[in-house]
Amino acid sequence: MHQPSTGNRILSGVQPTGNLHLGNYLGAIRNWVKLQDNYECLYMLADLHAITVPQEPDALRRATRETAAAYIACGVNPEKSAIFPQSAVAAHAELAWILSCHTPLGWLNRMTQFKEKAGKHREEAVLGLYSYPVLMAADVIVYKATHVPVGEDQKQHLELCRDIAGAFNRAYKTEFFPLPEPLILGEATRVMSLRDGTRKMSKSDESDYSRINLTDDADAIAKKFKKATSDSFPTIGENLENRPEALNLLTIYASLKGISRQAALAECGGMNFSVFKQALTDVAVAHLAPITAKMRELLASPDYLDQVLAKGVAKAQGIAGQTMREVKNLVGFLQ
Ligand code: AQP
Repeated sequence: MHQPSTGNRILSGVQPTGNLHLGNYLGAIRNWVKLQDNYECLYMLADLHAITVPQEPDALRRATRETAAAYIACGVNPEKSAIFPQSAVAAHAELAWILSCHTPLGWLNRMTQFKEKAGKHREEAVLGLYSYPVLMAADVIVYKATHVPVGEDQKQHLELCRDIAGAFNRAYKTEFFPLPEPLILGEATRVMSLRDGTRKMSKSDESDYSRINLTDDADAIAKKFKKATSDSFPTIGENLENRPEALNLLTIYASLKGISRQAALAECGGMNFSVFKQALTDVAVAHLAPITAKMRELLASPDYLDQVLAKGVAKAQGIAGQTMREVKNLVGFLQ
């Protein structure tokens, strides 16, 4: 485990755009839980990012509450960490504008996520989807976060965040913003789709069979692993470099059990696909059932969730407000 010195701060978040899945859990949230012991942690519900693609307002509200419940059910402790909707802290959007005035278009043009998401319809893609990484930079540095735990898919955006923080510092001849470090932790830094081992597991994939949701019950988990794309190799463990689906399932197994991929290979390498899928299902159900139950319990206590979020917003606003006063002073705005 990464050992920080005191004074280090974490910011991370997930978009409330649907059910959280195993990729969000193993690539991000599970790591957040461990980091709470050594860092001051702020975990946002990234609703401003969510609206870079169309959202139905009631569904967004519901998903935001569900995502908060999921954070807590996965082990984020609201007594230790701030949990809050990003949109409740106006400083995110305010700083994003200032940073956008220090970000060359060429830097944004290199972002692969925009290219993937906009696809062939680039001209119709909205400005927010394009400038998403500038908002992400603001999310992080408005808290002067030193570390950002993310899955591998966000690495490029984090590098851009460092570049933007550096550009601001240079423009005002200051070292005001620390350059945040990505924390890409664990075995499952990029969990892949169950239907296609070359694409990442994602909330926005049309097929629900591509992912295991944190709300899936034992039957759904069993069905999804059973239907997960397989191949005809006799065992799960051979020739893994050329078998993305087998490698993905083995990585999920290792990560859920908290063991290395090597250890998982030693344990399960000789099994055929169907025997291994049953073992994987058993591990996943045992791991996820308590999380799903806790989520259900939390969602039945809306007052408690509201209190948690209000406390998180107050803490986040306090830190971000102080940063914004100093930023405005550096930039030359009258206050
Ligand atoms: N497949 C994944 N493997 C490991 N980590 C992942 N993360 C997301 N997918 C994986 C990490 O989860 C955090 C939140 O990311 P997000 O809200 O962008 O999640 P998403 O599920 O990818 O959401 P969408 O709406 O479906 O977005 P797109 O379309 O971009 O995939 C981040 O730390 C991320 O690294």
